[in-house]
Amino acid sequence: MQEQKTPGISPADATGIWFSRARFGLFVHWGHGSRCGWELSWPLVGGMKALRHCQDVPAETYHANARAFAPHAGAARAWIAAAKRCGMQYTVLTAKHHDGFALWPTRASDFSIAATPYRGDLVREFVDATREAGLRVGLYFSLCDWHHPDYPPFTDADRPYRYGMAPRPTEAGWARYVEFLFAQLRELLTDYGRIDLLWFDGGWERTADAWQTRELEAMIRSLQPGIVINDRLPGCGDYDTPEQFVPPEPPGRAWETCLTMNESWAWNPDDADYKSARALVHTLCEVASRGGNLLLNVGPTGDGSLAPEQVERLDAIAGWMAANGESILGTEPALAPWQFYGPTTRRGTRLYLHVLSRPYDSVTVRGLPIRRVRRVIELRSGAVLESSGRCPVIDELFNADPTGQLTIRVPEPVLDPLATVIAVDLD
Ligand code: H79
Repeated sequence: MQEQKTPGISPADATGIWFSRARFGLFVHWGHGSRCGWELSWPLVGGMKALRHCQDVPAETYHANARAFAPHAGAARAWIAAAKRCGMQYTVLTAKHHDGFALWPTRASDFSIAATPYRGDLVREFVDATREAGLRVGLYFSLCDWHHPDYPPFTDADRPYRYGMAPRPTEAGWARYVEFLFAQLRELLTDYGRIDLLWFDGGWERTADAWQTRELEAMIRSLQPGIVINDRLPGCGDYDTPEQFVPPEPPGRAWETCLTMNESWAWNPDDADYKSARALVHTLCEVASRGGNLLLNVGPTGDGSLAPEQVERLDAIAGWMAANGESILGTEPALAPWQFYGPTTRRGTRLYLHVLSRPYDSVTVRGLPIRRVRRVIELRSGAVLESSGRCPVIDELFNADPTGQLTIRVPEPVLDPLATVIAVDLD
């Protein structure tokens, strides 16, 4: 591996600690089908119930579309710039999805960007742009491959797609496929400098033994000692990946919610079911308050540009983060649910309250050392908010450091249209 200088990242961080505090990242779902507004991979197996706007495209037609993929060079730069403005700390690109099409010119097969009019290396552009922005870089890689001759490929005769009913390989074919799988990962982990994260998917189609996940993980960690691996390499991995869902309780180890802006992963002009920027910010607050990360997805169009609906949301989030990002990035979960009606985070002695519903006059925080409250402000404006503490009279009289409740006045004008953050400084 070539020596790599990564701006903004200290070597002491190389253990994955960065991930447990990152809080916000950008997921990018992109493939040759993006030119047609197709969901990634699922159209070729006839769609999937959880993807309401997914098309149905015959397998041959789907794969043939690869030859027409001709994005603009350097498209990744704009996505990464937007990620940076949003305060995102890492990025993940679909280097290869279930459809088997590689966004880098893999030497292990001829089914890649090298066989298109583009001929460049979209993985390299992505990795380089991410690193130049000082962010951590991750690659999404699906273990399954609905195109590879030895997998073997999914054909229209195999429809409908059902769990456990994937076409079975021959023994010799499977041995070749596993070799191919190792070869592709070796390329990604050798040719692009430091890779901070691997985001596996598709593992459900075979067993951990069939994938040889132990051997695969050993190879990965020997090539990239600091790498973080998600939980979708069966039997391995460092963190949980609830998809399209925020768990009500933290799962007990590092975790990340991956979330689409609408109901599709790849660009789909017919899917107008977008969440509002406000809803996305609220989800970010909820995730941060439970110690997780939000991996927010964009689906660039075929030429690599982002659709206005997606840019609008990223811009709004960036605006909110510019003023309130300190309540999210690098924070820890703070209060128990009974203490405040909303998500909370903390950094040192500063507590952040995320006000996600409009208060009547005030909000209340319970179980605080009320005499140690030094200052309460609305974070965006810095406006000082009036507050008063209350505790049992007996403590008021005889306890020098009583625990009680703090009621904070929240006048209408300080409310942020997306989410109001109140910072409480304690001595
Ligand atoms: O890339 C996006 C999706 O295309 C991909 N993950 C995100 C990040 C994804 N692939 N599959 N899934 C999500 C969910 C798969 C669900 C099912 Fe099954 C596969 C339903 C039936 C087969 C796995 C096996 C879950 C239940 C049985």
